Amino acid sequence: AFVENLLKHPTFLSNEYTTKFIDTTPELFDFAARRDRGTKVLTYIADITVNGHPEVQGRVKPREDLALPRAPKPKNDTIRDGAKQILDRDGPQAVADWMAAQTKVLMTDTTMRDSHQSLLATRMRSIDMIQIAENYAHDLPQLFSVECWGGATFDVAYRFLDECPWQRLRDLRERMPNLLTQMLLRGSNGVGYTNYPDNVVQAFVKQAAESGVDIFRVFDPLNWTENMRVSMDAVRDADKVLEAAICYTGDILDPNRAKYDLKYYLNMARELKEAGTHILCIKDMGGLLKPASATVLFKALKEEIGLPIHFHTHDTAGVASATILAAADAGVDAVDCAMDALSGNTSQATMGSVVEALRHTDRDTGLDIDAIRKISIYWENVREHYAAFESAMQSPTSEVYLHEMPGGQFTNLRAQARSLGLEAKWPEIARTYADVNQMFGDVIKVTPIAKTVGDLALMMVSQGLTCKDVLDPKTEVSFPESVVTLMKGYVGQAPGGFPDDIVRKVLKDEKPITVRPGTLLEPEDLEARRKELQDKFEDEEIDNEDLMGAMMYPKVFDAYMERHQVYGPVRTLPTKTFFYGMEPAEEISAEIDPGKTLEIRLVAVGETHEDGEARVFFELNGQPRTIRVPDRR
Ligand code: BTN
Ligand code: 3PY
Ligand code: ZN
Repeated sequence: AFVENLLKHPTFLSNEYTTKFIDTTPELFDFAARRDRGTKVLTYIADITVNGHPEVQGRVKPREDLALPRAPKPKNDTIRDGAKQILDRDGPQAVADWMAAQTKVLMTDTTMRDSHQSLLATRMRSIDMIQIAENYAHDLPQLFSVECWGGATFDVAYRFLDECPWQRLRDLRERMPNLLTQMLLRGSNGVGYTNYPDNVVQAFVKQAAESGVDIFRVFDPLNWTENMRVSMDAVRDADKVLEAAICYTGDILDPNRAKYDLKYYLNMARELKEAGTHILCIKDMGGLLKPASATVLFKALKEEIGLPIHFHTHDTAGVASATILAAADAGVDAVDCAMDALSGNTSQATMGSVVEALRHTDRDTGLDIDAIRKISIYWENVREHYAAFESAMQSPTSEVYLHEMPGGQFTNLRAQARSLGLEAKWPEIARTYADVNQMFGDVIKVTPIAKTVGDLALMMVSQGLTCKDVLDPKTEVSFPESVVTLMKGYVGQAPGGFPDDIVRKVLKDEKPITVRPGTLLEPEDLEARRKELQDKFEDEEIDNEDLMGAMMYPKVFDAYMERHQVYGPVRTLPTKTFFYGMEPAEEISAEIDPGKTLEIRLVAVGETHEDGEARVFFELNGQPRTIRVPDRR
């Protein structure tokens, strides 16, 4: 009856059946929700097979003969205890003490978070991570941690991948019982782009800890310790490892960038220690820290702060491993690398190479290079399935020292410029980005401020404006919303405020706020919000995870739930099927529940009838099934 009702619906027949259609015709879920999960998944496959997935339309396709990713059998039969056992047995301070006592350089693998965020527009699906997680647990028990959550992965999971980020976390946690999981938390911005009320940030951290995050790397885009305290305290309250980060920018050896000198970093490090962090992170999201500066910075931090130090950087300029080796020499405790196949360029340095570079030194990581190679071969295959999301970047580039864009933004902004027809003007955009940075008073380019700088730079180049024009009181400028928000102080307070001329130009007579934005936000009535969601989605039980998803991204969460009710557990499909549907005679399996596997065979795609519906013929566990979907081609 559902399919009948759905397909006869006038909007459906008018070929305007989109996510939005589902959005505005809620009566459809009543039918959709009653269908079984197998039928829902078949409907998804039929739809994608007939109409294609909007996210890969017009993009490069993976090669035809590409095999599905399959994890190799782990080398070790058993799972040896790792750092996770220290946390569970003795608590977060014990992890920090253990860390500081190691001779070896500890290693964090970023493949499941930052590396695909930086290389593949964050599009990696959970199934590709979950399948290899056991290999990490069996064969790389010496890893310090696996960064696999937070940053941009949270909203991309809901928004583009039709999957629940919390489920990803629980699935990974379960398969790596000896390894610490790590997330990137944007302080008061949670995993979003704007400050949330304190009680939302607190509830989010509590839930993330319960669902499986062990180490919270917390940063603030203005390096404003004051705006980090709520989230830092919440991590400590949850008894998890707190790793407060200092975002690195400029160059401590450059006398012209005196704002970000060694003293600046040492001061902030002291503040973060005072605020109770277990570990200190130097977060170099642009990959700007150079080897000689690293020597100076890490020596000073080790001597003067007395906290274990974790170094995060990007290989955009191609020197990340040199900087990591300098940091290792200077006594850094842990470093971030990505598995070889997903390393380099805007991603992290190459793990296998760093491991080998340190081999037979007193800082040998102790990691099994053969295991790294085997796991990397798996990732190589996974990566090929995401060909549609590869950037055009062919090589490292020293241009990053000009614009200082973070790894996740660089390729993104370039693609955005291309889509606006501004590809040829890229050098001008890079230059303007640097100029906007100075006009803002030399800010830190990291989420969300990096985007703000990019928004204005793109606007200026497309309208032919210079900074002088922008600041000229006689020129009328319509600023991007993100610039207004920043100048109002809603992201937080820059040390000494933003420069007067730009603030006055953007805000006219309005005055910026001078307090922590969170103090102006009313606490969220979480139980009231839960009830609203429960009423809206009565067939699903709204738990704390869902509630937190909705708090971070209300619209994205609703749209996800609506699609989820129609299409079911599509996260269990192979990535090839998820983006490209199936070929006639192709067979796949999808484990939709533990132990419940669907064997799906596409028999044929039938004709599209006058009613605008295509018939798609399947066998589901050997039984013939016909699914009708609107043909929107
Ligand atoms: C998004 O744009 O939010 C993600 C794309 C997923 C939309 C799915 S794809 C198959 C089906 N057809 C649509 O028009 N929407 C859904
Ligand atoms: C994020 O906020 O997602 C980042 O990766 C910042 O570097
Ligand atoms: Zn990063």
